[in-house]
Amino acid sequence: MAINFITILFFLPLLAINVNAQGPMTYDITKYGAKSGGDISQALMDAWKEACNSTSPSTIVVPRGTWSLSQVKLLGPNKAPLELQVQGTLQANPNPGQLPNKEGEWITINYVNYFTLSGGGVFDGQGQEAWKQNDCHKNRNCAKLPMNLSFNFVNNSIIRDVTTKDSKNFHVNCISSHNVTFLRFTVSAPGDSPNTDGIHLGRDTMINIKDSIIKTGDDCVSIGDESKEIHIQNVTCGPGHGISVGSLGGYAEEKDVQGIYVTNCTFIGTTNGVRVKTWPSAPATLTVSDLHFEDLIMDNVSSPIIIDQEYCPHNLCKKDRPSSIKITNVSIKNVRGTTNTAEAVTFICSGLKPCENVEVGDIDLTYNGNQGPITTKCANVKPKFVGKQNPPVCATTAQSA
Ligand SMILES: *[C@@H]1O[C@H](CO)[C@@H](O)[C@H](O)[C@H]1NC(C)=O
Ligand SMILES: *[C@@H]1O[C@H](CO)[C@@H](O)[C@H](O)[C@H]1NC(C)=O
Ligand SMILES: *[C@@H]1O[C@H](CO)[C@@H](O)[C@H](O)[C@H]1NC(C)=O
Ligand SMILES: *[C@@H]1O[C@H](CO)[C@@H](O)[C@H](O)[C@H]1NC(C)=O
Ligand SMILES: *[C@@H]1O[C@H](CO)[C@@H](O)[C@H](O)[C@H]1NC(C)=O
Ligand SMILES: *[C@@H]1O[C@H](CO)[C@@H](O)[C@H](O)[C@H]1NC(C)=O
Ligand SMILES: *[C@@H]1O[C@H](CO)[C@@H](O)[C@H](O)[C@H]1NC(C)=O
Ligand SMILES: CC(=O)N[C@H]1CO[C@H](CO)[C@@H](O)[C@@H]1O
Repeated sequence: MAINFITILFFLPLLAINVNAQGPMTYDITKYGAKSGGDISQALMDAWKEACNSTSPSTIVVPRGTWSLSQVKLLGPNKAPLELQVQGTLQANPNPGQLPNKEGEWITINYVNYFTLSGGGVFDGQGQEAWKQNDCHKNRNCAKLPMNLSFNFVNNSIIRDVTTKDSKNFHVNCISSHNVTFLRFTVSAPGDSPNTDGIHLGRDTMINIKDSIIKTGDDCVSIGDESKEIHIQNVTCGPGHGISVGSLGGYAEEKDVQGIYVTNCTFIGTTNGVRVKTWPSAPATLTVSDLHFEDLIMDNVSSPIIIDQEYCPHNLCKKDRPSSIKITNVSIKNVRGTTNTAEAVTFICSGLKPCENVEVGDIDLTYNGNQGPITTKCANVKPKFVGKQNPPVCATTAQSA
């Protein structure tokens, strides 16, 4: 008996802890006043606030159905792992002028750790009206349209099984984040929608984009400065402008890009496959190193492989000085498929800082048009060749413009 009594005394405090500790918590936005037909922004923010305060793992649920959402800024910190399960469709106001805070994005998620976005739902930016007003591709002082989803200062997080569609501007902006995985992520917008980059990264480390499908009107993935350890694997891109590092060089304070791995990706009808673009006559002097583009399939792509250090669309820049950005330690291997322009591989490196340590091999590209033979164009680069090359890369040296 005495032993039992002591045993009970010993375990009592543990029992008390167990009773007080909450189990996994679920916060359904309909319990916070969300009604279909109304704007659910406030309900979502209220549920978010409580979930962030939870000391045990919690899940916020946006149930099936179509919900209007004018704008939300969802800020951490969260005290325990937090999941936002969007099962339904969230619709933005189609009019870009209707955003309550015109400076903000549509949905902003900042300062979270161990966050998961999931649920199979759709973020519908309803960008059709906004695109008609967008002239940013011709006018650098254009009115900025809201981006779709903005993840900033996000750590150890997963964004999976959701779709972002018809954003008015970039679909996803992910800045200053660490260890974030986009898995089975879908981006969907028409090939002619302006500035609708799929995922834009910048100042990030350890970002994975895996098993995803990106169809849009601008870059499928664009990688800005200070990005490190970016792995893009098994992504199908197209329509779109391909997977791009850059544009870099616009601002003097830009920092190095290091470790970009694009593997097992397919490009369908895109204007580019893999691309590096830096502005000429630009102030930045960063280094771009460790770019590995391997096991890629090109299906009717205009420029499958392109390094362009004289990037200057619509002549929005000066070309009087070469780029001061150094590109080094690049491998491009096992790239197969078709191109619809004769120039299949382009390396226009800087006359001031030639590309270094570029390795190219097992290229097998076929030109499906009739403007002469398939060619490559090279300036300020001396690649090292491994394996086969069809067409022969840098067989003739181009004149830098
Ligand atoms: C956060 O949770 C604690 C209990 O864990 C509670 O006392 C406090 O009121 C909550 N704060 C908010 C803002 O909900
Ligand atoms: C994310 O990680 C960075 C770098 O380790 C840290 O400074 C920051 O506080 C973290 N943010 C959150 C929300 O955990
Ligand atoms: C990265 O984040 C995932 C998801 O939260 C986590 O499981 C993993 O341990 C993190 N990796 C590192 C190196 O912190
Ligand atoms: C690649 O991604 C697609 C699309 O998400 C998926 O269906 C397929 O299973 C993935 N392949 C591998 C080998 O994981
Ligand atoms: C890439 O794809 C090939 C064949 O499609 C497959 O054998 C290989 O395991 C894949 N590699 C990765 C890292 O997904
Ligand atoms: C290939 O791309 C060109 C230019 O974008 C387009 O006109 C053509 O229809 C495409 N061909 C196929 C077979 O998709
Ligand atoms: C490029 O790779 C070489 C080794 O192959 C290494 O010594 C050098 O530090 C790398 N450069 C950069 C900028 O990463
Ligand atoms: C966050 C964001 O910018 N989303 C866009 C996504 O889609 C809708 C359309 O752009 C816009 O309102 C949102 O602005």
